[in-house]
Amino acid sequence: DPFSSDPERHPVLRVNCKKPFNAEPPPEILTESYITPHVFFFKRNHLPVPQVDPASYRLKVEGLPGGALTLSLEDLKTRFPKHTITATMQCAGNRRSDMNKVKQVKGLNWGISAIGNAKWSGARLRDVLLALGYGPEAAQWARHVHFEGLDKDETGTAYGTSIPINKAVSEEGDVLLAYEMNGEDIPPDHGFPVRVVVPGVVGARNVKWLGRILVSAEESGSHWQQHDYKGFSPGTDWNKVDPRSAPAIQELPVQSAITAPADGAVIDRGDDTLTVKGYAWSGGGREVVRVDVSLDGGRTWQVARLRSGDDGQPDEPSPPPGRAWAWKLWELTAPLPPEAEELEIVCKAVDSSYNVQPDTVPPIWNLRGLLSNAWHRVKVRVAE
Ligand code: MTE
Ligand code: MO
Repeated sequence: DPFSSDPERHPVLRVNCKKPFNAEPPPEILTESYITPHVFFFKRNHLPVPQVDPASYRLKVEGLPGGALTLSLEDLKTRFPKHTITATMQCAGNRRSDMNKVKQVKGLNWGISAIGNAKWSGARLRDVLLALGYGPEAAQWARHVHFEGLDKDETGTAYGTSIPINKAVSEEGDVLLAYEMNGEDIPPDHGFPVRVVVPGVVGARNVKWLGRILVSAEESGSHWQQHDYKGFSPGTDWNKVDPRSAPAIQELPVQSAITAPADGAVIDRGDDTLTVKGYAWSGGGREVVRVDVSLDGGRTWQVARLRSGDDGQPDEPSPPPGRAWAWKLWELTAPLPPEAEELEIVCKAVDSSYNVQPDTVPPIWNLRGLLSNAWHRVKVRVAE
């Protein structure tokens, strides 16, 4: 069994698939802390978790003028400044279950918790590429940076993807070769000893157990870059889908969801007020500037309070424009509407480009169930 050496996982996780291991935390746990503890951070593995010995670990870097180079973990930690960012990571399939309710799609049936927020520390990819010879000459032809994991399928093919060169070398891109998550060694499920963190970009490009980096004129030819993680029209079905017709997903669109109360919860009529909680985030470093909440299915709206720190603690300092990599947690306490027997609670976020979420799923439905970011709705009952 290639999965026999997979790590232990927290029993509270909701498992979507055991082998490979894919799981998410219960929604209400997700917004209990601004920084997601690694045990509750969603796990999305395509293959068995590779066991990597940190002492013999080598990262290959290829495609630069100096030819192929290798870096040890020690090199990464000592030769380059340590940089820390707080960044939210979201799987392209987060909230896929909402698409399944409209019409069956292919993929793991994620709820709303295939997302997490962590503090990542490591060497900047930019610093490593520059130190190894990236410069004006390479900039003439280089367009993409490929990443390959040490996890391999039965045919020996490693998980791999790529990102555009601009994101990789920009001073504002904050792409990390991370060796710490929340101040500790990256746990095995999240890429020990080194993973790429590409803030603002879909989870799929944040390659774990990083084994190889390649600077290239071409995009990665991998299955995950060319055939998966792309968006299509609601009218496209499996008979006529042409993967070449769509670009690979990189920056994600604006997203928000309600983590409490849970769908189907029963609220006590005797409570004067109702508290609604959730998260909101947007890709590309766009900051969430507002979250609107409705208790009546979208007829009337109230503005939620946003925070970027733990409840009762000071917020993290505001990020520079275009570098808002971390989510906002939000909360609204409002009078319980009198006489209502059922409430349809809805949330929607607005980002710094004034992008908004679509109100319903059908216009964004797609056969893989990706980019599911319609207004999130939960129904609760009010009882005596
Ligand atoms: N990297 C490798 N090497 N193998 C993988 O299966 N899954 C990707 C990405 N990086 C994956 C990977 C996907 S689709 C996502 S959403 C994120 O890792 C999930 O990261 P996490 O498990 O740390 O939450
Ligand atoms: Mo993903």
